[in-house]
Amino acid sequence: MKRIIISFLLGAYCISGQSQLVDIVGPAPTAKQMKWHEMEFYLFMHFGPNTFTDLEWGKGTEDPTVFNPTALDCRQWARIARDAGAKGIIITAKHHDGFCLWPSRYSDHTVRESPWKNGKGNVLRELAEACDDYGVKFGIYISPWDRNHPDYGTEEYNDIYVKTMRELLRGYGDIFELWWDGANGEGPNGKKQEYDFPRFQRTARRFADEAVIFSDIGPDIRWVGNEKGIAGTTNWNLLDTAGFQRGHGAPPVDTLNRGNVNGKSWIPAECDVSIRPGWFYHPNEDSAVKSGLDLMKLYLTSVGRGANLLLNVPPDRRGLIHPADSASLMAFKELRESNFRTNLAQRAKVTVSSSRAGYLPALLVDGFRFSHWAPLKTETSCWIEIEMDQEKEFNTIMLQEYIEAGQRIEEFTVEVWDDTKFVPLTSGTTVGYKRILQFPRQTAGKIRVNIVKSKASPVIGEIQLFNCDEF
Ligand code: FUL
Repeated sequence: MKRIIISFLLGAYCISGQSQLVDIVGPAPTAKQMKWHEMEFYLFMHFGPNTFTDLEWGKGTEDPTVFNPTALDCRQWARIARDAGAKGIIITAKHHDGFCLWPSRYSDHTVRESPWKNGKGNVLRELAEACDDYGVKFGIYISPWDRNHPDYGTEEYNDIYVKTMRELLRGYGDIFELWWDGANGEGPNGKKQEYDFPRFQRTARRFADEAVIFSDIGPDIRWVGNEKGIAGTTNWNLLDTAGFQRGHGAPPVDTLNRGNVNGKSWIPAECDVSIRPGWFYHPNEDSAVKSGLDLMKLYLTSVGRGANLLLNVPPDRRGLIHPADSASLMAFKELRESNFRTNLAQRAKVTVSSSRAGYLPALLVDGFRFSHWAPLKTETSCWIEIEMDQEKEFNTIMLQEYIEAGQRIEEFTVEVWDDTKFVPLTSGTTVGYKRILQFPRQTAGKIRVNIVKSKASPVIGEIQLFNCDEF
């Protein structure tokens, strides 16, 4: 019944004035970038010879027979991802050591040369199928740096990389994200490679146009500038890439961390971070797995700052996710659910400084980001008062812009009603897809959000209030 009512309301909403999109200001996300924003959290998996040799960067000279997981089960990986609320898995199809987790025609350093399943196995096939079965999206990391391939360091290698991409992008169903690592070291001949990224990009678009491409500078998703899971408190989805390159020629890390306020392209940040100290599995790190609480803190510094969280959970030597890692993932899921279960502002009374025709203030507290409100077009500052039916205890606010119309908010403050007047509670700069702020616990019935500065009149999808643990 609830579903029917929601569909009816959404239908009514779509045929109302809001079906005409608000004007777009500045660069805006493409449809596939929007789908990516909505994913928020997904897993990274580093797996390969390094898992067995205890290395982080294999040399490429490892004997492929070291790769021999005893109980590999990609269904376990996908099931754990799904149960943890992760929306996808990105696997290191090929890391810097050049070893391919599928029997590539363009390499002789692959699972085919390993004893696993008598050389007949294919990790990518198993994982793509498992992801499909569990409703988890599938993504691939293909390291351009290859310390094994004999052609590395010559123009032929660019052909090899293109063919390798084609093989992967055509053979395993839809790919949600293609991950290009910035590392570029020497190959087996001691030579470095001049990567033909324009050609690589054309290949990716041709064979997997549904995929967003990640690298230091996009084109679709950018590196956040650190491997700690921390986006800038100011985080623009915009970036200027002219004159910059991947790897050594990348923009300064603080630019990647914060983006450019007037950047020419929509290239949002992704926070890649590992649940363990290393990217690959090392038995001596079993006791150093981040706890559910640690992951919750990372969630607030990544997703809570408008970026996505790509959390690395490396399978172990059996080819399974270690119980310490899955326990943390489940604790993380439980913390997210219990803390964000009750939105205290849901269907509260909303009063605003002005509304654009057809944009109802109630849409700010209806539980949907997509339905949005905007003040008069001329107003680049405005206020929103949210009055609950009674005094409540709360310490966390969540704001979301309707970024389909561009990212606009530059500065906001939040105030709380102390029975006689509004007093300052917290403040922030950018909002973007999602901004979560914690503050000392309050007991009050009313708050006010002031949009102090905005590049154009703000378009806001949702404001929610919670009474969370302190993270
Ligand atoms: C880095 C790589 O060098 C690491 O090995 C790892 O894959 C990390 C995600 O990216 O650039």
